[in-house]
Amino acid sequence: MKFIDRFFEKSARSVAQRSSRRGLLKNLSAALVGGAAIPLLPVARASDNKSPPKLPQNDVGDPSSCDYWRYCAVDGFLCECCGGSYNTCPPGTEMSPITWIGTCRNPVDGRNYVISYNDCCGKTQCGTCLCQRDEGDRPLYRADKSNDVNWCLGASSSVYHCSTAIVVGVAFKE
Ligand code: ABN
Repeated sequence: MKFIDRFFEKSARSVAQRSSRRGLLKNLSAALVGGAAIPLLPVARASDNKSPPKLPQNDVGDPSSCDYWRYCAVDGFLCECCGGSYNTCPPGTEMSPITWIGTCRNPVDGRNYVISYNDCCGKTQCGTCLCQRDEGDRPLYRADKSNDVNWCLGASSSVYHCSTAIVVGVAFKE
């Protein structure tokens, strides 16, 4: 027992000699501030190689029309009209790795799907099929909840061209 006592006393003294209260407070506050900032960071999903959710075989609607179900929370030019498609970037552009996320109801099965609105970057703005639906959009001062953001700021070129709408998951809670 004495051996264990001595061992812990020695370890505690050694830690106390090597550290200060100010240092402990500094590290603790850095961890708290850093931890609080994590939920505010934009979502990086472009490199996520998880398999996409199973969608119904049949799809309804026209992906070059703003009314198409996947565009319920979009704000931008539809890549479908710009040489790409609703889920791919036009040739010569790069997909933003950070995105705005929305939840849209698929009229075929009535389920809600999580949609990632990745911007395509590296060419001047497409200029056709401007679509602003904004479901769930919040003012720009809540950057994590606003779709009015140029996500190309996270790509190698910050020049915005158009927006895609990629299904990344099924929404279980609304
Ligand atoms: N995410 C579309 C977009 C791009 C540039 C500026 C506003 C919105």
